[in-house]
Amino acid sequence: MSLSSAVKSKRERGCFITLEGIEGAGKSTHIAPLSTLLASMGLRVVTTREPGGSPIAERIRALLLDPGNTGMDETAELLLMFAARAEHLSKTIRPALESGAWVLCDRFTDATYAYQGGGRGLDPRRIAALETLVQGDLRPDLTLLFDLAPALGLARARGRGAADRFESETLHFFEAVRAVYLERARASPERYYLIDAAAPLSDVGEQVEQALRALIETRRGETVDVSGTGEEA
Ligand code: Z5A
Repeated sequence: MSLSSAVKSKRERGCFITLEGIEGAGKSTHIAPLSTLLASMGLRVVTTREPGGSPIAERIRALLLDPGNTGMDETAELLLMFAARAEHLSKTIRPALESGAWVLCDRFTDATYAYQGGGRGLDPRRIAALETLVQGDLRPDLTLLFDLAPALGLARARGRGAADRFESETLHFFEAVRAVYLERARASPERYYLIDAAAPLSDVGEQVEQALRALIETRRGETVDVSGTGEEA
């Protein structure tokens, strides 16, 4: 494949953006305006979530969030997350990216490292092995990490009514989840955009927009024809 066609195929694949953070951080609040912003730029957008995002994955989600399943074995929980993800990738995410759509996903594998690794204490090497098995080399192009103190996030989330199986966890659990998210963002700063999610809603919205504009600029730079042939990418 010539360099210019490699550049072209990179441009034609859609962009994969994930939103991460602890409960109540504002991911669900900001995903719809983000989708509207991208659509206003002429992009095709698919909005989805994990666990879930396809019919079978949504059924697995119901099992995972059901407070009646308290005490689920931690390895079973990990495997169900990746079973749902395998379905979601094959039925929703990969087809959308291949068709050129931009995919906005409310949580993805960073959540597994944070919740099952940080919160439950599972070995991250096991998570990495499953990540490779299920995703191959597919990783998000950009991860918006909505960061805030767990006490504030939980107060927001619990103000909404009955807690699901994860929302019933302790503050200590969510401190561990947040710590893993921040470690991962520090380790790969090129992929993460850290958002101060404790800020007022409108400020958070501006931070999200800024992250998007930066990504679009970067992608424009990448699609410049660098082959030296003058051939259009
Ligand atoms: N999980 C896992 O363990 N492993 C995995 O691999 C994956 C997931 C993929 C999914 O539940 C659960 O699965 C999740 C982790 C686990 N744990 N829990 N719970 P979910 O999808 O139902 O939960 P969530 O993703 O955490 O959603 P959430 O609690 O709704 O959080 P959010 O989407 O970030 O928050 P929000 O709904 O946008 O906002 C919450 C409230 O705060 C709402 O009333 C807003 O109006 C308000 N809000 C938001 N931002 C602000 C600001 N800036 N100021 C004031 N008020 C605000």
